[in-house]
Amino acid sequence: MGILNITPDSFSDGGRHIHLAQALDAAHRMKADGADILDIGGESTRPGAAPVDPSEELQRVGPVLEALQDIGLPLSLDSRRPSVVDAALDIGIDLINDVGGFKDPEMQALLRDPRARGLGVCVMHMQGEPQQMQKSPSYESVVEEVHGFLQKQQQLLEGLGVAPESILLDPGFGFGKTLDHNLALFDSLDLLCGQHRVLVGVSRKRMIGQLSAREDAPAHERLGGSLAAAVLAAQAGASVIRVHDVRETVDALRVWRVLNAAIVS
Ligand code: HH2
Repeated sequence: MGILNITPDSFSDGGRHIHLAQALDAAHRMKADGADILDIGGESTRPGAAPVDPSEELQRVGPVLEALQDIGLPLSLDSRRPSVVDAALDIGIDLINDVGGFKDPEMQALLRDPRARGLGVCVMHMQGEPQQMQKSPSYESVVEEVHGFLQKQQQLLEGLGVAPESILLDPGFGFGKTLDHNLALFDSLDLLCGQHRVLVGVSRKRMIGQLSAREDAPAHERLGGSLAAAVLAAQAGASVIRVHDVRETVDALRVWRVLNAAIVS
C-alpha cells in the first residue's frame, strides 16, 4: 500500500503533493513501482498534529480521488471523518482506512450505506487523539488491550454486514504507544495475523528512527530500517504493508518471498 498524503504537514511527505499534478505524478510513480493499493489522506495524524476541518480535508483529497478513478488500482481513503468518507463514497473508493478504528457511530452507520457495500475497511487502534497521544501512553497489557479492541471492532463490523475477508486490522504503531508498546505489538503480529487479515504501518516512523539510531534524522533517511520492518511484518503474515518507499519495499518483499520459500523448502 503506497502512501499519498495531500497535506502540508505530514511527518514524512508533508507539502510534497499539495498540487494536483504532484499528487498524480506520485500516484503513477507508485503504481509503476509495484503498489497494489494507494492510500490517500488529507489530514496528518502524526503526534501533536492539530485536527483539520473536514471541509478542508475534503478539498485536499476530493480532486485527487476524482483524478485517480481510472488509475487501475484500488483507492483507499485514509480518513476518520464521516463527512469526508460520505463524499468520497460518491466519488469512488475501494477501502476506508479509519485511524479512529470505527469507534465513531457515524462512521459505523456509513458501513450500512449501500454505496459502501463490498468495500474494504481498515480498523486501526489508537489510544487518545493525535494531538496528545504520545504524551503518556499507558496500558496494563498493551497486546491484550489492542488485540481485544481490534477483535471487538471486527465483530461489530461483521454485525453491520461487512464481510470478514474485507476487514483489515491494524495495531496502529506509534498511535499512543511507547517504543516498548510498539515492540510488544510487533512481537505479537504473528498471533494477530494467524486469526485475521492485518495491515502494518511502520514506514519511516519514529520507532524505526529509534531502533536504527536515526531518531534525529529526516524521516526519508529511515529507509533501511523501514525495509527490515516491512520484511519482518510480511514474515509474520501481514496482508498489507503501508509504506512511503514503494519501489524499495516491493523489491525487498520480492526477494524475501523467493528466498524465504527456498529456505522453507
Ligand atoms: N499511519 C499513519 C497514517 N495512517 N493508517 C493506518 N491504517 N496505519 C498506520 O500506521 C497509519 C495510517 C501515519 O503516517 P503518515 O500518513 O505517513 O503520516 P501523517 O499522519 O503525518 O500524514
